[in-house]
Amino acid sequence: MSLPFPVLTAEEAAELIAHNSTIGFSGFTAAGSAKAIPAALAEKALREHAAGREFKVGVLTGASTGESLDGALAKAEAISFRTPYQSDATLRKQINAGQVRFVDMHLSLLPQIVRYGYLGPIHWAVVEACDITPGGGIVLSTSVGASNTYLRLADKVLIELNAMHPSALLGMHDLFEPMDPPARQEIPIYSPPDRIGSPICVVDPKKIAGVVLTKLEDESGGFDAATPVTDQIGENVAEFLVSEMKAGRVPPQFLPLQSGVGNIANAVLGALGRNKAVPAFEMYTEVLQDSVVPLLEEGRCTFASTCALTLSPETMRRVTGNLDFFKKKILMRPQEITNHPEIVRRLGIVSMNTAIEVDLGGNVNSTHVMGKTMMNGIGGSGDFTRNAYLSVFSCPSTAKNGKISAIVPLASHMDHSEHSVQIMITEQGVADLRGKDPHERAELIISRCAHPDYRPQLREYLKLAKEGHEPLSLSLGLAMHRQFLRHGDMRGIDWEEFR
Ligand code: 0RQ
Repeated sequence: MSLPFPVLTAEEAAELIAHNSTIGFSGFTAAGSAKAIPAALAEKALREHAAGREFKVGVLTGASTGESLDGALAKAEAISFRTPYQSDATLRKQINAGQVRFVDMHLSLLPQIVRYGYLGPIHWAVVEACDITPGGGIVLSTSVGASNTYLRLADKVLIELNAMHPSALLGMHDLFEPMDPPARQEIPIYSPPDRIGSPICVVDPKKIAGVVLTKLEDESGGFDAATPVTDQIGENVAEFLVSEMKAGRVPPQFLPLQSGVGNIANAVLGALGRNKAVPAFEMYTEVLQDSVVPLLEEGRCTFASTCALTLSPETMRRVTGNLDFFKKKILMRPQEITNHPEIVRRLGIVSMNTAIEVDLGGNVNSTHVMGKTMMNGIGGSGDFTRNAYLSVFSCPSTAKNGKISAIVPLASHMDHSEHSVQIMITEQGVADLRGKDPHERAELIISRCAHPDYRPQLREYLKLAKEGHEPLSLSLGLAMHRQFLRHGDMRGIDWEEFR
C-alpha cells in the first residue's frame, strides 16, 4: 500500500525535532517503545553537543522504555525533563545527580494532566505502530500507554512502522479517552474483557510529518531466575489468597488480579498459576509479563486486560505465532483506563505490588532507597493499591545480603500509606493489617514479615516508641537507615548511639 506521508529515515525524522521540544513517545515498559527515532535523536544530540550547541528534549512516555529510548537519550545527555516513570540505569543516575528533572507520577493521571495543560504543549508524538492507513488510522503495536492522547494532542506526529509486529495485532487494542470535567461520564467496563472503544487511533493525516520503516524487536529483558526467597514469597501470596477464598472474603470465581513488574511480581504470578487451589482467574492489570503467557495457554488465566505486552522476544514470538488464540485472550488499553480508580474499585481488583521497604505502621516506600535515591518510580502501584478490593505488597525481608531490613521503624519515603496497604507479605510470612490498630500492626509486621535477625531490634524500638496512638520515636524512626549509612549494615544497632 502506498502511503500519502513522507517515508523518512530515522535520521531525517530526528532532524525535524528541535532543541527544547516536548515529545510524547509510545512505550509502556520496553513494549511498543519507539526505537529508531529516539536512537537517531540521541545521535543528533551528540553531534549538536560536539558542535557546541545545546540539545535537550522533554521526554514523556507511558512508563519505562527500552535501551534505544531512555538508554540512548540519557547516554547522549539529551533529556531535560522526564515523566512519569523510568527504569534505565544511566537515566536514574542523572535524575539522582539532579541533571534531569524527573516527576514521579501516578500512571493513570498522566494523560489527563497532559490534557489539562499542566505540562505545557506536546510538540511531537513519536509512536510505534504495526499498521497505518492513508486516512491516518494507526494500529498501535505491543503497548498503548498514553499514545492515544499524545497522538491527539501533539502538534506533529512521527510514526515508526515496525514490521516486526504483525499488522494482525489489529483488534487487540481498545482505545478510549474520557471526556474532561464537567463532561466526564462513567467508563463502562464491568468485567475485564469489556470493549468500550476503538481498535485504532485516528490522527489528522495533516499532522503526520513522516513514517519511518523499522523491523526491531521490543527490548524487554528476561527475568532473574527464581530464588528460594522469591518462590516462597509467591507461595505465601498464593496461600493467602486461597485462605481468603475459603473464608468467603474472595468469591469462589475469584477476583481480577493486577500485578506489578519485576522479579518478585513474575515469581508471584508463577506461584499463583501453580497453586491448584487458586481457581482460573482473570487479570485487569497494566503489564503482562512472561509468566502469564503459559497461564493463558493452559487456561489458568482466562483473560488479561493490560496496557502492555512486556514479553521477552521468545515469548512475544510465541504470542504472534498463535495470534488467533491470543486475540481472544488479551486486550490492550490506555494506561488511563487500565489503571483507572473507578474501574479498579468497581471490578474488585486484587492488587499485588512490590515494596522497597515497609514501616511498622504499614506505610510502603516503593521508590526511594534510603529516602533519597530514586529507583524507578511509583508507576501504577498507587493507582491500584488505593482502590483495590485487596491490596497486597510483597518483598524479600532483607536486601543487600541481609545488610538492609525491608521492615524499618519509619519508611524513609512514603508512596502508599497505612490507609491503603492491607496485606504485607515477605518470604517470612503474611501480615494481615486489616482492622488492626497501629500497635497491633507493628507487632504483626515484626512477627510475620521481618527477618529473624531484625526482630529483636525492631521490638526494642517498639518499646522505646510505645507512647501515643502511633508507636513512633521522632529521634529513632530513621536510626536503622542511619546505622546502615554509618556502619554498612542495619543489624546490631545500638539505639543509644542515635538518641
Ligand atoms: O537491587 O538491582 O542492585 O540488585 O532493588 O529489587 O528484589 O530484584 O525486586 O525487581 O521486583 O523490584 C520495588 C524496585 C522491586 C520495583 C521494585 C534493591 C534490590 C535490587 C530490585 P539490584 P528486587 P524487583 C508496576 C507497578 C515500584 C513501581 C511499581 C519497583 C533492586 O518493583 O520499581 O510497583 N516498584 N509499579 O537489592 C536498598 C532496600 C531495597 C533495595 C530492594 N530496602 N534498600 N535496595 N532493593 N529493596 C510497574 C509499572 O507501573 C510500569
